[in-house]
Amino acid sequence: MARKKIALIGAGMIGGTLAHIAAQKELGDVVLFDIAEGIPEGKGLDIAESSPIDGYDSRLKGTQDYKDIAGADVCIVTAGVARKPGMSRDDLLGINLKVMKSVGEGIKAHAPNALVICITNPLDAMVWALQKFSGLPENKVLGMAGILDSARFRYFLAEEFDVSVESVTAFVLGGHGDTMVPLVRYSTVAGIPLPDLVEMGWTSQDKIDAIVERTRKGGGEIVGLLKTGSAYYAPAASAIQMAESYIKDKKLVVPCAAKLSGQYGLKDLYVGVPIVLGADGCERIVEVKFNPDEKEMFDNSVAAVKELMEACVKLDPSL
Ligand code: TXD
Repeated sequence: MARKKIALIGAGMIGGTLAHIAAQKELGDVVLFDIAEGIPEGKGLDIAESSPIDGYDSRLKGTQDYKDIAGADVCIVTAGVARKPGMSRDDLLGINLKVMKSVGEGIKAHAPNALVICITNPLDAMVWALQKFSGLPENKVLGMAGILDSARFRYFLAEEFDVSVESVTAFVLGGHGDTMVPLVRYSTVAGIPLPDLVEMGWTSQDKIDAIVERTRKGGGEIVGLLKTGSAYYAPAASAIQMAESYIKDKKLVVPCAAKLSGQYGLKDLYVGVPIVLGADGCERIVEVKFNPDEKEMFDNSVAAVKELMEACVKLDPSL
């Protein structure tokens, strides 16, 4: 069986980390694409030179030519810019929207059968635009945010309870931003929901509220510490989990930004919801039952995503 091919569009901090993990896991051969000359080549070569030590056989190639992503099985998109001081959200949106257009066209021309995982911010609007620009099927274009936000929530909960991170499950849904929706009722330690753990005296409601708030601001916490950029280890690990579930047809149930077509009473927009992720990409969208408070939070989050989508349409009426 020939090796799979993983194309990474954007070879910055997340792109380089993705390349390293994908190669170490032997998910396939890796192509790093970036407009910055030398960066993808340098990172690819550096990682390849670690392969004899770690004992993995993945080929890595850096490129500025979309032809090199031909036939990719998975494309993970991190291309774009992050917000810098003095830049408005609209400036960021304008630049990254143009990047999504060129990336979408590149993927459409050279890797139309790939699963596409978008990471670029503002995530929900960018993955929506990327699906339109690429014209790839909706089930094959997904956004990564929910796995990361849920992993942060799980990590903070595992710390609070002093239990293995593996025993903690959690769902964070909605848009990737301040309005994200950590679902306390559906988050558990070995199947025991958080509200029951509060009753059992394992923790207090105040502590859970503080963890929810820390989760919502998890991205900002890392930016505040790093100062020169945003998180990259955990975002890369999250996208790799998505790629692996697709390649191995594992059918993991994970929160991803997926295109809704009537689920949750919504259509034609991407937002974070639990999905079954297998060989057909998004094989099923899980419709979780919300209580009134959760519904209100989800609606707020959807409103924030719609605002960004409208800003995109203003900038590019072809959408
Ligand atoms: O949960 C999530 N979705 C996120 C999203 C979590 C963390 C960070 N998130 C966003 O990912 C972040 O706000 C950025 O929009 C992306 C990528 O983050 P990264 O830290 O990897 O950014 P870098 O290091 O700036 O890398 C971006 C690369 C850089 O090398 C540019 O030269 C390249 O993108 N770039 C391009 N590549 C290809 N094609 C075009 N047009 C292009 N423009 C820039």
